[in-house]
Formats: sequence, structure tokens, C-alpha cells
Amino acid sequence: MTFHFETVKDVNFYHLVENCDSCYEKGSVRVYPSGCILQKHFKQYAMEIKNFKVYSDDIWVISYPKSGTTWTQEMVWLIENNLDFVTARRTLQRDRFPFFEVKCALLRDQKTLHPLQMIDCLKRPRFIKSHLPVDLLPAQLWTVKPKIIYVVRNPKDVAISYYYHHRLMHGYRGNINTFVEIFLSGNVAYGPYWRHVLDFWKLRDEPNVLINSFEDMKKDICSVINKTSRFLGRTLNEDQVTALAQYLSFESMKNNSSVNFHNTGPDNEVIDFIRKGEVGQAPDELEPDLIERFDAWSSRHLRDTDYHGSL
Ligand code: PPS
Repeated sequence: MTFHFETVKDVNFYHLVENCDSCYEKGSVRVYPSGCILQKHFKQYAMEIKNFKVYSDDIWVISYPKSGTTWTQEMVWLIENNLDFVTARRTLQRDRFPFFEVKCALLRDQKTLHPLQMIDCLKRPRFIKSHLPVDLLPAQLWTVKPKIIYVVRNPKDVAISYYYHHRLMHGYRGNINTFVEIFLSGNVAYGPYWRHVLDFWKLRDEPNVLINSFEDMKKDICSVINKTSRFLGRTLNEDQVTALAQYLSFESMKNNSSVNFHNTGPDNEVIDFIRKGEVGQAPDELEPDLIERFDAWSSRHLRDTDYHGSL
């Protein structure tokens, strides 16, 4: 596998550089083949990530950003840790289930000796979150074959959630319609949505891959808990499933400081990380014309595919 790095020069990407306080910088790179957009220091870690040592008892939760990652991580961690709700509430999720590439691709942290070392040295079994697309992930994921749970969410809700995330985390000063246009062009962090999702969709029959959807979790969390437990080789009784479903409810997660936090956006609005958690937010958030173009964009990308996940 060889990577090709291209400096992102698009005007709408520069809109994000100028209107965000973090995450976007001049010199950010688009990494091919998938076109994933990451900060320029990713170049020095791309091969190390590709060669990163994977263990068969690792558990990876992978997604395009804002697809229900945190929700899935909490479900998976609790299934694997005998429903230890006390430790889950007491310990920040990012310490129990760290974000693999965050310091290699997004934040620069001078204090860290080596950004992958912390992940490398995690107590096993390791719980690892990533938003990297298939082509940038460690190659051993496909030879050692640890359990991977990929979560998808319909792209309009992803784009809307990503907009609020940019206000919360990066002080984004632009408006939602502008942001969604940039999302459609693939010029946001992590790049093109459909490439990310479809590359994983092709792997859905791999025995070590489970694809869940945000929409199924909303509709029937107990079924998703059962399906995920079976995939992980665990059995939960009915009372345990009910208790976990309660812990994973939107209200409960919103009131849980190991996963939720809030910040003030650029217009002094208070934004929670666990913000709204709904399916089908587009009619309240986007202009009808943009929704139409969004749907046409999805149809174009899904032509000649057998995708029947979140739409
Ligand atoms: S991140 O930053 O990429 O890791 O974000 P991610 O965790 O993937 O997605 C955040 C969105 O998931 C929603 N969420 C939930 N919805 C319903 N129920 C529960 N329990 C829940 N937990 C997280 C969260 O609110 C974000 O979606 P939006 O639409 O912004 O509310």
C-alpha cells in the first residue's frame, strides 16, 4: 500500500481554516486513495499506523465522525466489562476507550512522547476508537482480525451533527448551509463520507466485522445490544439488556460526565456533545433545496452499489 499526499487548496477548505479555531490549518493533506483530509503532521505517522501492531483480542469501534461512535463505544465497553456501570461512570470514556489517531491526525501534543505509544501500551484487551477510513487503518486489522464494530448514520444527520461539533470543538463561525456544502464536497476533516462508508460496507461479510446503524440503535437498542453481544461472544440475560438499554438512553448519556460535556459556541450558545440524538433532523435545519441536492448526491454515490444501510 502506498499513500499519496496532496495539500488541500480548495477555497471552501480555506473557509474552514479561516473560520475555525482548531483542527483546520494551511498545509492539511488529502490522503489518497480514499481522499481523507487530515492535518499535515499525519504524513509522518501514516506508515507507522499502517504497520501498527494489532492483537486478536483488541476491540475496535470505527466510524465516520458523528455517526454514533461514543454511543457504540459505551455499549461495547459495558458488554465486555460485565456491565460495570460504576467504573464506566467514574472513568472518562476517552481513558477507557481512547481515540487511536487523534494526536497523529488532528491535535498536535508536544507533551506526548509518541502519539501511538499510549495506545500500544494499553492494558489488554485494548478498546480503540478510530475514524480512519479502511485504507489508512493498520494492515493487521485484516490479518489478525480483531473484532471491529463499524457504525453508520444517515449522512444528513451526520453533516448536521458535524456542523454543531465544529461549533462546539473548533469555534466554527460559519453557517450550517455553508458547512453542509463543504461536507458534500468532501473537504471537511476525514473527507468524503460515502467513500468511508462504502469501503467498510464491502467488508460487512468479514467474520470480524459488525456493522450497526444509529437508526437501529434509536429504533430498538435492545436488539442492537443482543446482536452486538452475540458478535462479541457474550450472553446477557433480559435484565442485563434492560439495564444496559437504560444506561445507554439519550437522557442517561446526556447526564453522564464520562461521555458528555458542553462548551460555549461562537455566538455564546451552549452546545452539548451529547446534543440532540435524533433521526431525521434535516427538515428543521437545512433549506429544502439543499436537502434535495444532498439526496441527489447520495443517489449518485450509491448508484451501482448494493448499499442498504442508513439513508
Ligand atoms: S464523534 O465526535 O465523532 O465521536 O461523535 P459520535 O459519538 O460519533 O456522534 C455524536 C452523536 O451521537 C449522538 N448520541 C446519541 N444519540 C442518541 N442516544 C444516545 N444515547 C446518544 N449518544 C450520543 C450525539 O448526540 C451526537 O448526535 P447529535 O445529532 O449531534 O445530537
